[in-house]
This record gives sequence, structure tokens and C-alpha cells, in this order.
Amino acid sequence: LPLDERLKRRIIDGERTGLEADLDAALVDKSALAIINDILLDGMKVVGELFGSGQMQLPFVLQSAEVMKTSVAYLEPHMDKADDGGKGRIVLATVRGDVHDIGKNLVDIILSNNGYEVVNIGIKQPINAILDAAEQHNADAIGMSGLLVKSTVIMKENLQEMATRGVADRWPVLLGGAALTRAYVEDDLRSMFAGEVHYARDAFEGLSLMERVMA
Ligand code: B1M
Repeated sequence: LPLDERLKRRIIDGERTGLEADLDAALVDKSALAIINDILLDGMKVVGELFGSGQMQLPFVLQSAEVMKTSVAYLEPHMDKADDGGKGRIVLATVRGDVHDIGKNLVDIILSNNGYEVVNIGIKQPINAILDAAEQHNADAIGMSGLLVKSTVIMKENLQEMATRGVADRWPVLLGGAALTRAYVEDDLRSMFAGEVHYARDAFEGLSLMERVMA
């Protein structure tokens, strides 16, 4: 198989033997970000389709996720880094009940590499923990990620909780994750939330939103 195809296959098959050598070879003529976006995420997409249609079982999805994470960790030092973390601070979490963190961690990398300080508090985070962290770290924004359909409901509840506590306009909120749609965030959630809430389709939109929020 050609190198690109082989790398994509490694994600789908969860095969990590020889992974680093293939990533090194890909780095010769591609940037680390291009490898992630154009090759590895394509593989994760196939994994999602196979899993969704019942052709792949959960333990294999987990293996694919591990290879994806190993690859991102290997590629991260090869990314361009803006040298200061002084452009603003965001608390980032995957919402309550949701363990998916590959997307959230990509958002962390992209923001961190572009001059933002990211306080990444991990997965399955209840709103209390998110707000405590935002308070404690004096954050400029809150980012919530979630991939399950249920997580879109949790996000809505989280915004309601912010309103109840009177902190709706204290932090702009960025939302992302595969189960969300732009319409759900920009129509439904925005109409019920007194503060600022934005939808990010991917990590790069997350970055441009952060630039906007901090402007
Ligand atoms: Co699960 N899973 N999973 N899973 N998983 C999905 C989400 C699913 C769509 C698969 C499917 O059925 N086709 C489905 C959800 C269905 C639904 O809700 N209706 C599903 C399911 C059902 C489950 C379990 C319930 C399975 C089970 O136990 N029976 C279980 C849930 C456990 C739980 O959360 N309580 C489960 C578990 C797992 C694994 C642990 C095996 C593993 C996760 C490992 C990990 O993350 N550490 C896993 C995986 C890998 C997936 C799929 C295949 C891939 C997700 C992924 O990493 N994509 C996924 C299929 C899919 O998404 N279509 C699936 C790559 C990643 C880069 O994309 O996170 O979307 P994503 O991030 C993108 C953007 O969304 C955006 O930027 C990123 C790209 O730049 N983004 C943000 C994300 N967050 C953002 C935040 C921002 C800005 C942008 O600002 C704050």
C-alpha cells in the first residue's frame, strides 16, 4: 500500500507495529497537522462508520483510538508552536457521561500551539467541575466537547445551570463534537442562553472562535 493508505489502514486496523517509522516517512513531505487531518482522521471516520453499522466491535474501536492517540502524541513535537501562552486561557472538558477525548485533545493542541493557555480537565466532567476550574484559573472562556447525542442534551443543561448560577455572561462558551450541529447550537441553544455560545465544527474553528472571543 502507498504510505498514506497504509497510515490510514493502521488507524482502522488498530495496528501500531512500525507506526513511528511510517509517521517519520510521512513527515518528510507533509506537516504533522496535514498528516492528522488528511490521513489519520479519515481513518477514524471509517472506524466510526464500521462501528455504527455493526461491522466493528468496541474493543477494536478502542484499539483504533489508541493508535490515533499514539500518532498524535508522536506528531505533536513536530508542530509549529507560537512561543507564548499569553493570548487567553480556556478551560476545556468533555462533558458528564462522555469518555470521547481525541477531538478535545486535538483542540487542546491546536489552541496551545497558537498561544492560548489550555486547562484541560479531562473527560466525564460535571458542570460543577467545569465552572470551578474556570473560576479557579480565571479563564477567559469555557470549551465543552461531547460526541454522544446525550452529550448535546447535557450541554444544554450545562448552559441552563450557568444561567441559574448567574454566570451566563461570565464566560463565552465554545461547543464541539460530532453529535452537535451548527443549527442546534446557533439556533436552539443561543435562543435559550443569555451569554455567548458558539459552535466549532473542528479544532481550527475552535481556534478562530477563540481569536474572536479574545478580540
Ligand atoms: Co464511541 N461513539 N462510544 N468510542 N466513538 C461514537 C461517538 C459514535 C458516533 C459511533 C457510532 O455509533 N457510529 C457513537 C455515538 C452514537 C450516539 O450518541 N448516538 C458512539 C458510541 C455509541 C459509544 C459507546 C456508547 C459505545 C458503547 O459503550 N456501547 C461508548 C460511550 C462511552 C461514553 O462516552 N460513556 C463509546 C466508546 C468509545 C471508545 C472508548 C471505544 C472510543 C473513544 C476513545 C477516546 O476518545 N479516548 C470511541 C470512538 C473512538 C468513537 C468514534 C469511532 C470516533 C470518535 C473520534 O475520536 N473521532 C465515534 C464515531 C464518530 O465520531 N463518528 C464514536 C475523531 C475526533 C478527532 O473527532 O471528537 O468529533 P471529534 O472531534 C472533532 C470535532 O468534533 C471537533 O474537533 C475535532 C476535529 O478537529 N471538536 C471540537 C470536538 N470537540 C470539540 C470542542 C471544541 C471545538 C471543536 O471546542 C470546545
